[in-house]
Amino acid sequence: LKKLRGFFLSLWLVVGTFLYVFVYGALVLFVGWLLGKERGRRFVLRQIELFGKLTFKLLGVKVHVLGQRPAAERNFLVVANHQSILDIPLVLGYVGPVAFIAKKELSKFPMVNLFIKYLGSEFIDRGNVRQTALVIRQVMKKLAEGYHFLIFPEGTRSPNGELLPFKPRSLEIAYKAGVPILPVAIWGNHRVVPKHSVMVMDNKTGIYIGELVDPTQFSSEEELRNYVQRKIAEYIEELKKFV
Ligand code: DD9
Repeated sequence: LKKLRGFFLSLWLVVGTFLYVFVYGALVLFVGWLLGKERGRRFVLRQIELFGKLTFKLLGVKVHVLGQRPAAERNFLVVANHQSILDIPLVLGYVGPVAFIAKKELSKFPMVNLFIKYLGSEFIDRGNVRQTALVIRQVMKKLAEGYHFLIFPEGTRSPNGELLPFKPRSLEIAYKAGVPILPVAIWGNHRVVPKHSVMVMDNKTGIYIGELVDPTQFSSEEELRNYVQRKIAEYIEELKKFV
């Protein structure tokens, strides 16, 4: 019975996402355009946030939230562990609209690419060192302009959810830009939609929104990275008590 439920939820995930993103998404962008620059932007970002929360509601997944999101006007870089394709909707819904570094393949996805760009995200061609350097420069520029960015320093989704070591230099952007880091832990998404799957297999997940970390208090990127990694590991252990 559990498998059957998972199958129908997965079908719903595919059909529902299509309708939501293409039909409702087009309407949202149109209304945003009608509302004008400032009001339109606020409206579209609010809809993206709602999309994040609705993803879980519509899949029947209960989200356990620990911690609180910082005031929106504060500029920060969200650093989170990575488990599933659901991590971005979870962060968009419960931390707020953030830009992220997306694989270049996503730039070809109609409509989704418009929302990704709307958030201020950058597309990356992973094997291309020159383009990667340009993207990093762009991210630093946007952070200085006040955008919120999300990065996954493990570099890949963890198959069993357990925290993987952060890639060396993965927090260099925050360290160099001096932008506060918001450590965020995710636990449960790896069971809801595991790596390499679109099947919905579980109905509970959790997110821990930590305290802002000031990178200027650390004497190297490595020291900062180890600290943030330790914090996220602690938050994951907290979440495990509830999820
Ligand atoms: C109102 C539809 C919002 C769709 C947001 C897609 C965001 C993809 C990261």
